[in-house]
Parts: sequence; structure tokens; C-alpha cells
Amino acid sequence: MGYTLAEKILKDHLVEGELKRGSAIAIRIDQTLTQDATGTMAYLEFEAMGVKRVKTEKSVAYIDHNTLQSGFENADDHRFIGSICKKHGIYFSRPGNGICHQVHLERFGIPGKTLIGSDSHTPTGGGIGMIAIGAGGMDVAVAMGGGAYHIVCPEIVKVELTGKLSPWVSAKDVILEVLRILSVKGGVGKIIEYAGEGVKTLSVPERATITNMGAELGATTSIFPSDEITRAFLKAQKREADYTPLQADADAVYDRVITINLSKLKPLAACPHSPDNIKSVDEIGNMKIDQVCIGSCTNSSLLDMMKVAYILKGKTVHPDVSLSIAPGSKQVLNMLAENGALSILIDAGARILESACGPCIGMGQSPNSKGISLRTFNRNFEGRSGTKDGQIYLVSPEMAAISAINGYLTDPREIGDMPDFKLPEVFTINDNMIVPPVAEEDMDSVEVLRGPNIKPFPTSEPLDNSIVAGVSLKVGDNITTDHIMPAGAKILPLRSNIPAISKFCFAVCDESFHDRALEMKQSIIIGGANYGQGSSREHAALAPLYLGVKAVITKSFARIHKANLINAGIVPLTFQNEADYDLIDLQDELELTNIKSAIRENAPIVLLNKTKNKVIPLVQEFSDRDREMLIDGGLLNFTKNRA
Ligand code: MIC
Ligand code: SF4
Repeated sequence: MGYTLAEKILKDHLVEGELKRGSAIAIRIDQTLTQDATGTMAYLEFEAMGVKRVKTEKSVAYIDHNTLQSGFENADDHRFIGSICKKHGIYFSRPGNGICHQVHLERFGIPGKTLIGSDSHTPTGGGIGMIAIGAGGMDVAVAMGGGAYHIVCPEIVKVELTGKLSPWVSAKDVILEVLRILSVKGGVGKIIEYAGEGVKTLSVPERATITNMGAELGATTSIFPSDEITRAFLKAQKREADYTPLQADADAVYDRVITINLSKLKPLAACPHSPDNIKSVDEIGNMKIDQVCIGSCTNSSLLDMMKVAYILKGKTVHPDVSLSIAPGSKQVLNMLAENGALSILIDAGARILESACGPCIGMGQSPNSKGISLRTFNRNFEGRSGTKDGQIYLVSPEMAAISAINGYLTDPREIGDMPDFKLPEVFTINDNMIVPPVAEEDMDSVEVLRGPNIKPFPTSEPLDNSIVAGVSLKVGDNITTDHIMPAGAKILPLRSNIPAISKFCFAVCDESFHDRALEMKQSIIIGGANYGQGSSREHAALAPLYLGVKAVITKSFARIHKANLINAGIVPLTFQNEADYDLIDLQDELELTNIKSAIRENAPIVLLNKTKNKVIPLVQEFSDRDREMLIDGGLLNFTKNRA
């Protein structure tokens, strides 16, 4: 029996466990990446582990999220990360060099290698045949120190692509179609592997758009084969030596096969407020729009920008619309300047932003009240844009550009003939904004620069025998990490200060949560299905930890957030019968009797609702390592105890 592509790479990197779906495995990590919004914490954790130099083949730190710098905080974090990198053997991509996933694909990603990154869109690397996984900062810190990465061996779903995209139908429409089929929780515990004749019609940046937004499926990662198209891309990046051909065996076994005929796809949009709320342009109609934002790690490649420039050429952005464009990297921006496309964008009235996440993470460009904003991004969670009643639609760059001209949502197929957009044979390469670390023998001469906003992370205690605590919050289904720990221009500067950022924890759902949780000293959160979807930010676990949350009980969890809770020493449990969710209310007094021994022995766990006098059976789904971590009180204690 043959192997799927993902299995081949996992097998080559397996250090613990058996490559059997559903069983706990550990894999060796070749590369890591961090970005600045999660990076400061990740490097504080790395420091706490006491490892002198990173042990990976390549570790890169990017500055791309917190680039607004409305106070000293962001700039201090950048300096801190830059100095840590220099000392400990990490490459440092300076602010202005671009969005982590775009730059990593261009300059560092290698087919067949493993990458974990403290950002949920790390699977972008799957576009060139990597196993690239989003993880919490602490897991990335462990990997930098040479530790393995632990996951449950995922099921593998094959998406068989046939046919070829029609003119002006985009790679974005492919992933929106997959989201329509699978939903935002359909990918949990799965790797999505793309195959079939249609793969050969997609360039690397198009593949990367698809694997990037696989994060929105909740998937562990997504991956494309590495083929002649991958070789051509790497060659154009002057990295042909990094190429290896990779594909699944013909007799590989998949858990599910989905077929998508690219020729039949239509332009789609994800409607407010979820990436899986998919409609076709015909269904939505010619809706009037207020704003268009083009960019983000999903759609900011040179190819995307060239299509946008073609559509905007000689036109003017509609008077009622604001159009912003953030090219994904310095390389992209540079090449747009060199080939004249930048001047076309400026001429049309686009507001050119720096190569960074920008509006995607609420760093500026919040729409007007109730404003309708078309964005080429990957997430349209409520409030993420910075405007609570903003109506965000996720679309392709082609649809975004033509709609910006017309002032209403437009089917890009109305543009007419489409030229054959091709990637350049050689990209403009200048890595002058990537600072290499100093040699190991010189590391003592590098001083780590800390700002006053950088506070130590909260530590957790070993698990108590029993937990007796009240319910500090009850929330519904599909709670995102943007609900738990919102981002945006006001809050992101506090990413390295957990006490300060905790004031905003769950503020979107219930502004009184912070004070109530602190007052209760210790508490339990009750959640619905797919709790913690979205970002990898471990702040969504560290803030609740700081506020005394001991356990989170839900109908189900998103993968990265569940791992972050365990890393923080907070116990994630699920209801055996989903209907029991209704038996608990805010402020009820709960008891998890002998939870410690139940976790140690993998014995049944029951929850006693003392207020309602009900006994509720719960489910624990942990690996042996998870159990030990929870008992020790999180990953750092676990690591220290075994050092
Ligand atoms: C996001 O898109 O939500 C982010 C901001 O990139 C996050 C990381 C973070 O919260 O810092 C992610 O996707 O992991
Ligand atoms: Fe940045 Fe947005 Fe991509 Fe997150 S999704 S890494 S905020 S561009």
C-alpha cells in the first residue's frame, strides 16, 4: 500500500509514535518562523528554556503585524526580537520586508521539509510541498530548541482537481469552494492534499493562496505536490538547488476524496461573518460597496498584483470607494516599481500601504459604520476589521479590483478577455532586509534589548487534585481567537504584556468578563462547537490563565487553541452529550472531582454542577504527553521537570 504525499514527509520526520491516523506522533522540525505579534512571547519562552542557539536548519523571525507603531511598544518589541535573533542564531526579516508567509515562500521554503510557525497561516508553505503547520509560540520555542512537534496523526483528505480555471476565476475561488464544502470545522484533524490534472494548471502563488486559507478549514495543514512548476518558481527565486520532486504514490489511501472541476467554478465570496458563508456573485447581486482592501498573506503575490494592475490600468477608483493595496513583500513591491505596475496602481487612486499585514489584522483601514468592505484576505470574523458593524466579504483580487472601479460587487468575468499572466523567469532578489545572526562564538557580545512593556509571561501551577470553580463565561459555537483575545491597532501593542492585554479578553462577547474572572480568582469557561478557531495566538490561552481560568469545557475545540490551552496548563474537556451544554449557566458552581487522577489514568471524568445538582459526563482526549503536561501545569513546567 502506497503513501500519500503528506504521509511520506511525516514518515521521513517521524521521531515518536506510529504513522496511524488518530494516534499521537512527534515529528522533527526543519524550519521555524515567528511573526512579531506572537514572536515576543515565543522568544521570552525560548529564553526561559535556556537554549543558547537554535537547533533547526533555519529559523526566521518576521516583523509584519505590529507595524503601526503608535507608541513605543511595537518598536521596542521589534528591537527585542532583532537582538534575540542576532544572539541565538535566527534570521531576522526587518519591518518593510514583507508578510512572513509570502517572504518565507519566496526565500526560505523547501519542498519536503517541515516548518512550524507561530501563525495559523503557516500552511502557506504547503504551496511548495512542505509540511507547514501553525502552532502556539511555546511549541515553536521548543522546536527552535531542537524539540519535536507533537500532533495527532491527521486523516488525509484528497482534493482532486480536474479541468482549468476559466478566465478571471481565481485560486481564491478554489479555496472558497472547499470552504463551502467542508465548513470552518471540516478540516479539524485533517491534512488536505491536492492532486489531479488540475494541479498542473496552477502556479506556486496560486497553490499558496489555497494552502494558506486551508487554515480557515481548521485543517492541520494543506499540501500540493512539488513538480516542474515548483522547480520553475524556485529557479526564478535563484533557489533551484532546493527543489525535490514529490508526489503521492498512485495507490495511496485517503480518508475522503473530494473532486473539484476547476472549469466549472464561478467567482465566489465569503459573506459576513464567517469564511465558510459562501455565495456566488450572482446570489449576492450588484451590492454597493464602501471599501476594497487588496493584500494579506492570502493574495499579495506578484501575480495577484499584476492582475490587479491590468484591471485598474487607465481607470479611477469609484468616488464612493476607498481602495488600499498592500503588496505582500519587498520583492513584490520592488518588482511592481520596476515594471511600472506600481504607477498604474497609484494613478488609479489606490492607497498604497507598506508590505505588511495591515488592515487584515485591524491595523488601520477600518471601514465606515456598517461599511461594506471587499477584502482579498482570509478572515472576516465580526469586529476583526476594527469596525464592529463592518460587513466584510472575502473575495479574489480580480473581483476586488473590478468592484473598486465600479463601486459595486462585480463578477470579474465581465472584464472580458484575460491575458496569459505568467510568473517572471527571474524574480528581483535582494535579501538586504534579512539580517543573519552572529556566529556562535560572538553571541556573548550581543545585548538583548528589552522595553518597559515587555513583561514576563504568567506561570501556571501543577494541576490540583480537584477543581472547584464557578462559570465565569458561557459562549456559543465557533468562538474565534479574535473573540477570546482580540487584535487590532489598540490591543496588539500589548502582546508582550499579558496583565495589560488581559483587560480585553472576551471583551467582544462580554465586557465584564475580565473583572468577574479576576474577582472569582479561579473559574471555568463553557463553550460550544469549534471553540478557539482562527489564530494561533497563545495569548488566547495565556490571558485566561492569568485571569484564573482552570478548565474550558466545550462541545469541541479547534486544534491549535486546544494545544495552546494544554501548553498553558488549562484543562480542555468536551461534553459527552452535546445537549448537556444546556445544563450549565453563568456563575453556576462546578466541581471536577479527582480530575488529576482521572487525567493521569485516562479514567472517566464527571462534572458536578453543584448549583443545579446535575452530574454531567465529560470526555478527555489527550496524548500521554498531554496528560503529563496538564499534571505538571503546562509545557514550560513539563520541560523544566524533565531537563
Ligand atoms: C491572524 O491572522 O489572526 C494572525 C494575527 O496572523 C494570527 C496570529 C496572531 O494572532 O498574532 C494567526 O493567524 O495565527
Ligand atoms: Fe497577517 Fe492577515 Fe496573514 Fe494573519 S492572516 S498573517 S494578520 S496577513
